[in-house]
Amino acid sequence: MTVLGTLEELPLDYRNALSAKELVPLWPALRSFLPYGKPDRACKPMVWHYEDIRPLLMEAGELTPIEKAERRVLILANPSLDPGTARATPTIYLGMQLIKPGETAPNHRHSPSAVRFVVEGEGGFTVVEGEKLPMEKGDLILTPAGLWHEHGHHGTGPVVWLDALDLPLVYSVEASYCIEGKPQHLENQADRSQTTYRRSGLVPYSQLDRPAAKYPLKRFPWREVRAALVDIAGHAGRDEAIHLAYVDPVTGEECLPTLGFSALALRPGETYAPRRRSASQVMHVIEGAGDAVVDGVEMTWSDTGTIAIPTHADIQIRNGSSSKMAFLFVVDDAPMQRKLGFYEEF
Ligand code: 1HN
Repeated sequence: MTVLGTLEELPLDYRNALSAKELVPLWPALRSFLPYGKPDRACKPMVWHYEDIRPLLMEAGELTPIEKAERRVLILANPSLDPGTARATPTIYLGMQLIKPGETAPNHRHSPSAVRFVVEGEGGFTVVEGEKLPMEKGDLILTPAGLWHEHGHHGTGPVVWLDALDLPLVYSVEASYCIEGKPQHLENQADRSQTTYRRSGLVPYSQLDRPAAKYPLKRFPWREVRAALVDIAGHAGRDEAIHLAYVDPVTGEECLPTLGFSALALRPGETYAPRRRSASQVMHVIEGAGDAVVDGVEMTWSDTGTIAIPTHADIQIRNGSSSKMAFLFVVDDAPMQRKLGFYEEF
């Protein structure tokens, strides 16, 4: 192990000469940039309980009209990361968004990519590039970088969803911005991507000769994801994780370039203890309750709560029910890490 020279060892004159020319010696800081074996992580594990968020979000609905908010959102800001930077993990932004009956969140597009994961309520919808996507509880809706999107609500009662964005990543490279637009002209075929790519293994015949547009599937209905997880659980071995990735149905690859999405089912009493990996992630509880230990931090979780998990974390998540399955929605930054060539599992 190399013993590195410190700043204090350097003559004051030399340090001042460096500062005067905006130069910094690497060696005193090298180990903090490159710690041995495992990164130093500011991000700490964290759980948000929906019963804490919900009343405050509803109060925001009374305090702030949609016209003054554009997006009525409470950010899930992990206190271990600077709250001003709006991060649940180093790369993942999370917010809980409320839309009330009759409201619209106006059309815009931006350089960060976003997804919506519906938490409660009926009658909400998102329009993406003219395609009107219904939002039912547990549905995953993609609004990738650069695509026009706006939200509306023609039901009764509040509609709430979890927004997950790669905003911290895009913002940190100083590339985050948005453009406002007029309301979109609706296509006459609502939810077209979902009907076109209704089943995995089936694509429109014409696509064999013509490449599909980017982001062919924009809504993943929870009803179908849940049924698939339950089917697999009926066959899988006891030590096999029930874990499905949301992918682009044409390429089979992750559906967004930066963030990855997956759904995890825990059988009654099951403990999920995956290998340590380099990705940071968040887990949002769709159904069920239990407890978890993340990097030694003990926590409990229940319906529509959300857990932030640092990179390289040791994870154990236990379904507390002895009779019911639990379901979790997972967001991670593994797609970005794979592309940059440093994704690892240990
Ligand atoms: C955004 O576009 C939405 O479209 C929600 O609903 C939250 C947070 C930061 C930047 C853009 C939306 C957002 C956002």
